Amino acid sequence: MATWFLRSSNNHGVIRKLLMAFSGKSTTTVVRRCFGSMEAGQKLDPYSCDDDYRENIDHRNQNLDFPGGKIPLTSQLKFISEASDKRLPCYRVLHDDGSLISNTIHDQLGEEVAVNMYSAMVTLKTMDTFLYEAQRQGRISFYMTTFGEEAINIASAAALSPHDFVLPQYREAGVLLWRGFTVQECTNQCFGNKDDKGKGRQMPVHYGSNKHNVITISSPLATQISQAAGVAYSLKMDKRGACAVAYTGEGATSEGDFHAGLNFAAVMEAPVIFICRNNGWAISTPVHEQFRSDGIVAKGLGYGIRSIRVDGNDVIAVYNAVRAARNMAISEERPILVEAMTYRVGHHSTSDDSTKYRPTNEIEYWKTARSPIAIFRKYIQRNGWWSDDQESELYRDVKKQVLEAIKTAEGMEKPALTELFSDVYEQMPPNLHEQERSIRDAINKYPKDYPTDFHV
Ligand SMILES: Cc1ncc(C[n+]2csc(CCOP(=O)(O)OP(=O)(O)O)c2C)c(N)n1
Ligand SMILES: [Mg+2]
Repeated sequence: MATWFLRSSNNHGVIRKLLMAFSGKSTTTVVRRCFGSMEAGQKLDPYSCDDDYRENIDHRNQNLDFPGGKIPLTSQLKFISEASDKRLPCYRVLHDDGSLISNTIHDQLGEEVAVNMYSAMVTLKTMDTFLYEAQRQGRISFYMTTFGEEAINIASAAALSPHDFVLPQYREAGVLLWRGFTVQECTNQCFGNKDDKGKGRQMPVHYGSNKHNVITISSPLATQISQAAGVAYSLKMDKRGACAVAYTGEGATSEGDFHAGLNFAAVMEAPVIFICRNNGWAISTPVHEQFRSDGIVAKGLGYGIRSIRVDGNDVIAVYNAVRAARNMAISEERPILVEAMTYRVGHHSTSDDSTKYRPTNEIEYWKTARSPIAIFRKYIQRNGWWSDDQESELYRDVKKQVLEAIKTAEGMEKPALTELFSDVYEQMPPNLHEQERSIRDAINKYPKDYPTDFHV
């Protein structure tokens, strides 16, 4: 596969290229050895180095045995460059017109899976469209769309096994849909009705499903990253033959949990895939105000984690990269970092107006020319797997499904008030009893301010 893996195997050529990319030159004082604790790292030859670098090493005492391994010495006072002239490349398979890039070797998806992936992307987009509108109409309190990131959602989910544990950030509803969590279940959660598995206690879009091995989303950013390292370690200890997958936005990588999680996973050799959706924005913060590295992929080397950058709007590229990442994570017991380059086409959430901080023509470009759904439609149509009639039928069916789900979810009663206080303590502590009493008093005093289907 024509991928750019930052190998910690014995492929010195790739490592050399990477180090050159970091330093900007071939002469470097970079210590090229991986952590001694990594099995793959131990295969590296600590003595090998670039020829021009060799000229500067101290021949009387070539290597010093520091804790962690032998390190070549140099008489050159030289710092590793903070940036390179060239950015790390991005793996892709499809041109934006849906044709295959000629020299790419990739696994054939097959008609059935390709059509299923396309249908799932359209379902996700349609669900987002109507639930977003439902929030605008005051029928639900909050919503977040995945517009522009449908390929990362669906293609990564399709590349995983249902036994892998998913720890999402919040813009990954498509992963749940792919696993069989229905539009109705998503809608019940957003309306917080009595069929919502979270019993109406979470904000909308904070999905989770025990049945589908998806850990419930938590609002504080990046908590899922270090948790995923722990989940993966436990899967490895139990020899489950599965991996953990943490999704994160590029903004969340500025949290300490990202760094702790990656380091922990590398050292513990935990089978976890960190999928970073680099969509350019963390609410109104653009990437150049978020970090000074070459995106997120460059950070993998710092932790001894094999990494790849992929075009997140190319379904096949995401699918191939995550599939390969999964194989390596499980068979070699190691974490893998995937940076999927994309763009957040929608507003951050219903609490945001992104036209206040970014040009509308930029949004329009990504919404149309680089739409992952449009690109993939062209691909399946080129293969003779999709027609205009099938397209109209799909949109008609999915719209009906979503509108019916909204009607059902809205008509359903809310969970009983007691559920607000259950499931945390085996025996409810006095302060929660007090809170329950006070909310009952408030509802009895101001009944008009509370929904009539709310069971006191
Ligand atoms: C610890 C923490 N800090 C700040 C926030 C507020 N917040 C919510 S989403 C968000 C932006 C995250 O951006 P990114 O990780 O790039 O994800 P994206 O929304 O682009 O998918 C911020 C700052 C939070 N929820 N948690
Ligand atoms: Mg972002």
